[in-house]
Parts: sequence; structure tokens; C-alpha cells
Amino acid sequence: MTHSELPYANSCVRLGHYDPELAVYTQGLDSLGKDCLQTPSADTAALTARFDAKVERDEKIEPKEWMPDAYRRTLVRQISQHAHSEIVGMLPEGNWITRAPTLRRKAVLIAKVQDEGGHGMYLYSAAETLGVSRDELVAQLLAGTAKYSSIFNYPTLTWADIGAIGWLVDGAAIMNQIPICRCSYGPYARAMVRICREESFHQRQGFEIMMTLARGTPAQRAMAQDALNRWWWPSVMMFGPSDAESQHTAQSMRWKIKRFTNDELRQHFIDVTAPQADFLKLTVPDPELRWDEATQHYRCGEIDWSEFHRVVKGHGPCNRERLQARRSAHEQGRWVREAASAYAEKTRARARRLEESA
Ligand code: FAQ
Repeated sequence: MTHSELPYANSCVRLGHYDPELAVYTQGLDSLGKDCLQTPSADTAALTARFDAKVERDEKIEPKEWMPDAYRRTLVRQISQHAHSEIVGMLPEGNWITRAPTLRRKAVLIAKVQDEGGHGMYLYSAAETLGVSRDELVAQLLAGTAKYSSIFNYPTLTWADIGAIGWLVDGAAIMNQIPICRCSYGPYARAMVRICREESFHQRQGFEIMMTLARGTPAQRAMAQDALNRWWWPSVMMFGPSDAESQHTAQSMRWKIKRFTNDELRQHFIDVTAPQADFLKLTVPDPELRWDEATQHYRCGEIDWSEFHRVVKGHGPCNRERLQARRSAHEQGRWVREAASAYAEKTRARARRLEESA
């Protein structure tokens, strides 16, 4: 892996060499991709060979095409977990909308949280092209059987946490997601292009909050340092288990769903972010963090994987609270969904009547 191949999580997200098409793919929604689920009559080995060759040539796989079941399942798993993360990820920051310190900060935060909701929608739409419905996926989230990113199970205790989330969490998210712009599955890749552009704004707004606090009063500096102390390790863990422990990486790399391993992306995040902390004159809470001339990378201390597994299994500081908030939002939004469905039905009926009378 050369440096130029790696995604940037800094102030310039380089999308130039990726497919610039922004449209989120919705083709295939009518059948929800179910027509692709039947076992094809033609020889599966030949279909697999054609699929593999297409992936090898870096061509996109589209919803109506034949694809191995395991590829489809992997995509549904990853895209739906990603969508849930965006939606649950609205909660920690949403917590600060009413308490943002200025009107400008409040407007920016509302826009950011709204962007995350939009990302969830693009991603559920991309997952739907694979033959699952958004209702099914949301039901899994609400039942507590679906995963979402561990990072969103930590609390936002002070305003500085909003800065730290933008800087570190969005920074890590971009690092992980830029390569997905080149994912072999077309709808996911195209959704990611737009998402990454928005995430790069998010990262910069977070860094700007941190910069303001770090250059502020001693109390503001202390608040920024405290936020870095609490968000550093969870952000480093966000990239997932180490390569030695990661169940899915090898196969996902062969299918070009993932382009880099969890550890490669984590290392790059640390390499980019440690100098940013120096620039802010804040201290990364890792006494073993140091630049290694020989490898041209930062070395860091041991990750506490027991904490990661605890949080993923549902025992983080806010897992219960997050699910409860989603469940009650879903319940309180029932009338909106019912009204939207009734309106859509009314519109369809009117169109039918007009057609009949024409
Ligand atoms: N948390 O074999 P691997 C954001 C699970 S969006 C919880 O390495 P894989 C935007 C993994 O699912 C953040 N679970 O798996 C934002 C698997 O479990 P399974 C989300 C995790 O898929 C910012 C098992 O461990 N981003 O932040 C985590 O190859 C600010 C074994 O792991 C994405 O979803 C974790 N951190 O690699 C919003 C990006 N890590 O399914 C609001 C797309 C791993 O076998 C505010 N996803 N697990 O039961 C990916 O790139 C990959 O799915 C990875 C995991 C890298 C997350």
C-alpha cells in the first residue's frame, strides 16, 4: 500500500479519481431485487467466473446482475450496519442541538445531524437494491439484533465532545469510507461518494471547534483535552477488530468491498491525526504513541479489545439508552408514516381515476 493509495481524512478529501456520479441507485427497488435471488438455470460456475472477472476488472456489479449469495449477504450485513450507524449516530450529537453555544454553532450542528439522517437513507436504499426492505432492517435494529458502530454508545458530556466527534469520529469514518467509493457494488460505491463529501465538511467543523477551544481559556482547553481523552480510544477501535481477529476482511478484500484492512486504515488514521493533536497542542492519551523513523508510521499502545467487545455486545455506557431512543422515535413517528402512506395511496388513486377518465 503506497501513501498515494490511501484515503485522506484531512482537510482535502481527494475524490478526483473516483466515479464522480452522485446518484443513489434505486433501480430494482420495485422488485426489491428478489428476481435476482432465484438460482440461475445456467451453470453457476460460469456465472461465478464471469462475476469474478468483472470484479477483477474493477467494473461495478449492479443490482439486477447475478452475484454469489455470500456476496449479497456480506453487502446487506455491511451496508445495513452502516445505515444503522448513521441513524444511531444522530443521537449523541442531537443531544447538544439545544445547548450549542451560539446560533451559528446550532445551525451547523442541526445541518450535520440532518446530513447523518440523509446518509442513513441513502444506505438503506442501497441495501434495498439487494432484496431486503428498509422495514426489515429497521425492525432488526429496534429488536436489538442488528449491529451498529461501537462509537455511538459513548456519551457526549460537554460541548467539546461535539468537536471531538467531528474531528475524530468523522475523521475515522472518512478514512474508512473513501475506499468504499471504489467498492465493487455500484449502488454502495455511488452512495459513498456523496456521503464522503459531506463527511469531510463534518470533520472540518469538528476540528474548527477543537481549534477554538484549544486556543481559548484554560477551562476551554481543559474541556478539549478531556474530550480527546475520552474519544481517542473508542475512535481507534471504530475500525473494527485487528486483522488477525477480523472474520470478514479477507473475503471482502477479494470481492473489493473492502480495499484496505482494518489495521491499515487504523494506522493511517493515527498517522494523520497524531500531528493534528500536536497542532492543537493537545495530548493523545497514549503514552506509547511515538513516531517511528524506521517504519515512517506512529507506534501506539495496546488497544483494550475487551472494552470493544463489551460495547459491541451491548454493554457500553449508552447501548440501552440509544436503542430506547430509537424505539421511542419510531413509535412517535408512526403517525407520520401512516399519513405519508395514506397520502401516497390517495395520489395513486387520483392518478388511476385520471387515467381511466382519459
Ligand atoms: N462496531 O470481520 P470484521 C459514521 C463487527 S458511520 C460494532 O472486521 P467487517 C458516520 C463487524 O460488524 C460508522 N461492530 O467486519 C457518522 C462483524 O460483526 P458481524 C460506521 C463492529 O464488516 C459520524 C465483526 O465485528 N461505518 O461514523 C465494529 O469486515 C459521526 C467482525 O469484524 C461503517 O459501517 C464496530 N466499530 O469490517 C455518523 C463503514 N467493527 O457482522 C454520525 C462500513 C467491526 O460478523 C456522527 N463498514 N464490527 O456480526 C465497514 O467498513 C466494515 O463493516 C467495518 C467492519 C470496518 C466496520
